[in-house]
Parts: sequence; C-alpha cells; structure tokens
Amino acid sequence: MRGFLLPGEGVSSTKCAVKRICQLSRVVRGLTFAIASSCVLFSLPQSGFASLIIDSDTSFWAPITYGVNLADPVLDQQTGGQDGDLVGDANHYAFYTQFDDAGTSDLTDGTIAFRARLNRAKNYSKMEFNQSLFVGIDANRDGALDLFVGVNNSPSGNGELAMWNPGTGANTGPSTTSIVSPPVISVVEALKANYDFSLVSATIDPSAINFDIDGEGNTDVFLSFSFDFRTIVDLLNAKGISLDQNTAINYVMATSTQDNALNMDLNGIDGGIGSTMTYDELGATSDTFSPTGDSVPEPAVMVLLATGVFSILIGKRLVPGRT
Ligand SMILES: [Ca+2]
Ligand SMILES: [Ca+2]
Ligand SMILES: [Ca+2]
Ligand SMILES: [Ca+2]
Repeated sequence: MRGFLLPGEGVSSTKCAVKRICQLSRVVRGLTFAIASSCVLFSLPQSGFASLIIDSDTSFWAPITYGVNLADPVLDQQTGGQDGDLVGDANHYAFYTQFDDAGTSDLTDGTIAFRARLNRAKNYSKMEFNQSLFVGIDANRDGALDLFVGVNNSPSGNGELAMWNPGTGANTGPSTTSIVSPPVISVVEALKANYDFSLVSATIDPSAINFDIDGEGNTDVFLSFSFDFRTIVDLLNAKGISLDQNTAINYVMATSTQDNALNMDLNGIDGGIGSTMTYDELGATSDTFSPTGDSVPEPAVMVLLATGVFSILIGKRLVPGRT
C-alpha cells in the first residue's frame, strides 16, 4: 500500500501534490454531483394530495410538459373554431393534472383530474365547452396509446365525461389513431364537482401575466375534469397493463369536433393533427409523469446519476488506505 502516493509520483513532490489535488478534486466533483442528483430526486414536486377541488387555482395543479415545449401555439387547430385551440406560452401552461389519493395507502384509488387551457369560449354568455377533448394515456410507455379519457361535449356543449378504447390500429401517431365510440365508460358532468369551465382570471391562475394568450380580445378558458382513478386502473388491467399512482406514463392530449377521432388541435406542437409521423417523432408525447403529476426522471438522467455514483467508487481507490 502506497498511501497517498500515486503512479508516477516521486519524481517531483510539487507535481505529485498537484496531481493528488486534481485526483481528489475529481472525487469531490463526483460526490457533489451524486449528492446534487440525489437532492433533485428527493426534491421532485410531491403532490400534496389535498382534497381535489376542480376549480382550484393552478398552484394546486402540476403542469404536463413536452420537453422544451411548455404549452401549445395559438391558432394551430385544423378543424373548427378557436374554442378548440389549445393555447399557452412560456409563462402559461396548456395542460395540467392534479391527483387526490383519497387519504389511503392504496395506490390505485383516489381521483385524477386534468385541465386544459383553450383560446376562447364559443359563446361567452353560455360558457359551455362545445368540443371534445381527449387525454390519451400510454401507460406502458411503448408509444401506443392505451386508453382515452376526456370530455365529450361536441357539438351542443352538453355531454359527458367518458373513457374510450383506442381502435385496432397502431395508435402511435395521428394517422394510426382511432377512438372507439361509444365510450366504454360515461360519467355525468357535475359542474364544480367533476367538471368545470372557467374564464382564466387572477383567481384561477394567480401566476398569470396574460389572460388572452393570442391577444385577440377573447379571454382564454380552463376546461377541468376529473375521474375515479380506479376505473382507469381497472380498464388498463383488463388490457394486461398495470397502473398505480406512481407508474411512469406519458400523455397525448388533443381536441376534436367528434368523439371518434382527434381532428382539431394536438397539444405541445404546431399543427400535426393529420401527420403520418408518430407522436414521439412529432414531439406530441408528453414528458414522463406519474398519475400523481410528479415528474419521473428519464433513463438518461438515471445514467448520469449512475455516473456520479461510479465517480465515487472510482474515487475511493484514490483515498489513502483504500485499495
Ligand atoms: Ca393551439
Ligand atoms: Ca384567447
Ligand atoms: Ca401503450
Ligand atoms: Ca397544437
């Protein structure tokens, strides 16, 4: 055992000292990175699981992001009116989620909610959502959507909350996706209970600096809706896909004029609703989240973490007294 001496030392004590400092510096950097990475993991936003209030302000909701795309461009809907245009910008998200675990240790009960920001209401005096909106869930992260949940209000503004099966196609992109109508589950819309359609205001979006993203004078609206989480779990289990509140999943969100296809606005990208590319290729697949709304580190992040830990292990070989 050579103690502090490293290979090549002994020629110049100054050189040796500098070399040791550099080696130890690398160890410290690896340790610092690993500690910082661990802090990132443990400081990921944890859902508070307060009782879910459907028209609660955005501070209670977790944004669903798409890499560098936080929201959706204005006026890129490809069918119908601006009331189906998903909107947002660098300061305002287009898509949120919220989870209530029912206060139990069971990971498959509770309530899951979604919120979308739309360009305008079709008729402000009625304040109805007159389209359909789908949240496609890829619960096993193979790129194919496994279940749709959403609002089925087209064209009258009176409709239902529902869950739909994908059709028999690949369901990996706009051109291969179909939705089986009628839905497998329908739920009555109960205003302020499991459904809300509200003008964006300082009350419901306290951090907002703009209530009309496109600036055309039509105040944006929030469409919010919730479902019994176990119903989603059971439908996916029937397909051989397991899901609980901590499972890593991806979303594809879109509006439509009908409940058997996505034909208006695909969230997270400019246009693309008729594309033959996959959702992944288009950038229309959300980042990875658990149903609780917590961000799940991507594999690349885990590799970096492992690299940090590896640095520590390598570094130990340079510590005096260790072999
Ligand atoms: Ca849009
Ligand atoms: Ca607007
Ligand atoms: Ca899937
Ligand atoms: Ca879009």
